[in-house]
Amino acid sequence: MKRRKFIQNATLTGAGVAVGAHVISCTTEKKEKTKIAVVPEFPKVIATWNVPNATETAWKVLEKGGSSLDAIEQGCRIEEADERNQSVGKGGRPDRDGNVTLDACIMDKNGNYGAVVCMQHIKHPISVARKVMEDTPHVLLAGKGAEKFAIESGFQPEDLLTEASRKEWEKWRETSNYAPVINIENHDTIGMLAIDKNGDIAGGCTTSGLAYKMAGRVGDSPIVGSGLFIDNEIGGATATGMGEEVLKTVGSFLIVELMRQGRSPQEACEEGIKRIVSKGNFDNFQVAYVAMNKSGETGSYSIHSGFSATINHNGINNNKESMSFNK
Ligand code: SD4
Repeated sequence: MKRRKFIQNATLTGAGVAVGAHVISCTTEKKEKTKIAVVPEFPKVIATWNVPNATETAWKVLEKGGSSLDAIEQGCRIEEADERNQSVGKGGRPDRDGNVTLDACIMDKNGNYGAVVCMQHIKHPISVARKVMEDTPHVLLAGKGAEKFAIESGFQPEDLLTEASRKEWEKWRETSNYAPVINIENHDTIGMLAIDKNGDIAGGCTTSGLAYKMAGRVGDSPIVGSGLFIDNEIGGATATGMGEEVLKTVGSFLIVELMRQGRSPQEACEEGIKRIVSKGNFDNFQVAYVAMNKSGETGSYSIHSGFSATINHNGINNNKESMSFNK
């Protein structure tokens, strides 16, 4: 009885029958296709780094039956508003000219995508990215155009350079030595994936990019397929770390495609990292991925130790260090 109910539930939630990343079919002796049930693990949210407030906020949206898209936007906004997080939103470290320029993107269950790159003065790029996705005929707005669109859409311009980040930048200018630091701190770029009660997946990624980057530099985070990719048939992936390396391997798209071919989220993240390290010198930079499949299974992996992902399932935050290539 219990078993029948369990299978029924699995089917009703739309998780169907999953082993690893895939709904599989078994052929019986009569050559009929039979489905095997695995407990769906959703709703659930996973984010890069130790961001319990962000994942808890996203979870609260999911728990009430809200969409994964709303959960992503609300969750990302927490870090964007947190001035102590110097890699995202207000308080982010500036480029080498002292300007805080923000990148963000969002993807929904239908594969719609919106992004802003190199945008100044607006502290919630994730929400502007969503507006680009929903209210414009385009998918990506850059620089002054993105800022103009944001202001016209009702966002308030403000100075994003905080005292703490300005002081650090002034200190940096004494040497002007550009050398991004691995795992620069606990809080970092936030890449977030969520699966809601309907089993629909959305994702977002928001960052101030690498500290003291050249003016105009854009990394992986707002670029579809690199910093983030969602295919609601399969799952999603998002990245943090040295954007140049993620861009060159189109990391998040790669991971989703690997899941499509049958890899678990964990295996797919590991392969994504291997593509980068197989190219040679990876001593001086970090890259990390997190991924989620249609049954809510998650994975995470990084080049170097020190990266952690935060998962919220059933309202409980769990932050633990991910496995890494270079232990
Ligand atoms: C970038 N991937 O702009 C971002 C930065 C980042 O941890 O994730 N830092 O390249």
